[in-house]
Amino acid sequence: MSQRVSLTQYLVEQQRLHGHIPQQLRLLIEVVARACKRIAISVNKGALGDVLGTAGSENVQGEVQKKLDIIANEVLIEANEWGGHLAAMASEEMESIHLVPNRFPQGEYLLMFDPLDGSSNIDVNVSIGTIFSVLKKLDGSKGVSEDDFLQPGSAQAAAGYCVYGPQTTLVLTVGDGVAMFTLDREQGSWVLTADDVKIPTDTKEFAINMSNKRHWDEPVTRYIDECLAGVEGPRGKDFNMRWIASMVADVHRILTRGGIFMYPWDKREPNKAGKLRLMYEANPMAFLVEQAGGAATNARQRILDLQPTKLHERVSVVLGSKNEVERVTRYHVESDAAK
Ligand code: AHM
Ligand code: MG
Repeated sequence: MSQRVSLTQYLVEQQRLHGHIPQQLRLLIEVVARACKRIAISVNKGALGDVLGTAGSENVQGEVQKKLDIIANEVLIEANEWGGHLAAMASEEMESIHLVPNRFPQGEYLLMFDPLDGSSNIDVNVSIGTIFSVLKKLDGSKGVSEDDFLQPGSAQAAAGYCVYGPQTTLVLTVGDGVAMFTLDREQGSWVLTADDVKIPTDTKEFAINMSNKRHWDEPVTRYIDECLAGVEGPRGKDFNMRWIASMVADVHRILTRGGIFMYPWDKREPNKAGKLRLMYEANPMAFLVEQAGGAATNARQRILDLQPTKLHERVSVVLGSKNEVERVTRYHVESDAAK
């Protein structure tokens, strides 16, 4: 790219040309991006910054918290609460919503985040990230409660993630395609490095945790077995497999070169719809993937159409290259119909 475009320039341009980013939303995205820069600094320090290891606490999901989970959560809250853009925040790491204190101006947006996604990769120096989703408070509702957050993913005003890997990259949608910004550490600025990102419709690469194979539902087994059968099998082509165990890193690869990502329901915990969280992981990623021409379902329905019933709701996730996601979804629908 010959002329460097910063995140601010990109957002101002979107606001000016397309008029669909209100000023408050633009400023909110900039604050989130600034918080991600601070998290990136902590991530990079690693052992030198005493940020590795567990914090000795559990989050609302009963998962052991890493020090960086807590640091990233605090950075996002501190950065966002005084800006005047938000009414409240919700985080994968906090049991209930965080209201913007009365001493700060109140805004009309709601921010949700998974402060540090891929926690199991923190200590082993593998890519991790921050995922965020922005909703607008419904008109007319007084005060803020958890119910204000329970809007389907299709209502998101913006969504994105920041991946802390060999490069620190911010990936964003405001509902008009997907743009990627790389952090220029010397300048301290986000530089537009890919615009109008598109996921190829077909792929030969799948991402799933194969160690759960014995727990899968029959349509998942059918799909993966067909991929594994390769050129001699019904698909007539060889597939490659990747599993980073950081959703941000797996989705980043899919936005870059295509592929399918699956974290389906399985028999380990049959009463849970899946491992991943609808509000902090599935919705923002589904918004990005659809904006890049891909598809995202819970194996039966479009993720963005799902009506959330609680903040920490879990969901089955199938997303990425459109034809593959449609195939997996069809296998489930056919299997249900045959029952
Ligand atoms: P986290 O938000 O606690 O890090 O958990 C979510 C992560 C995803 O990033 C990733 O796709 C998945 O959990 C990996 O799970 P598993 O270790 O079961 O393969
Ligand atoms: Mg996560």
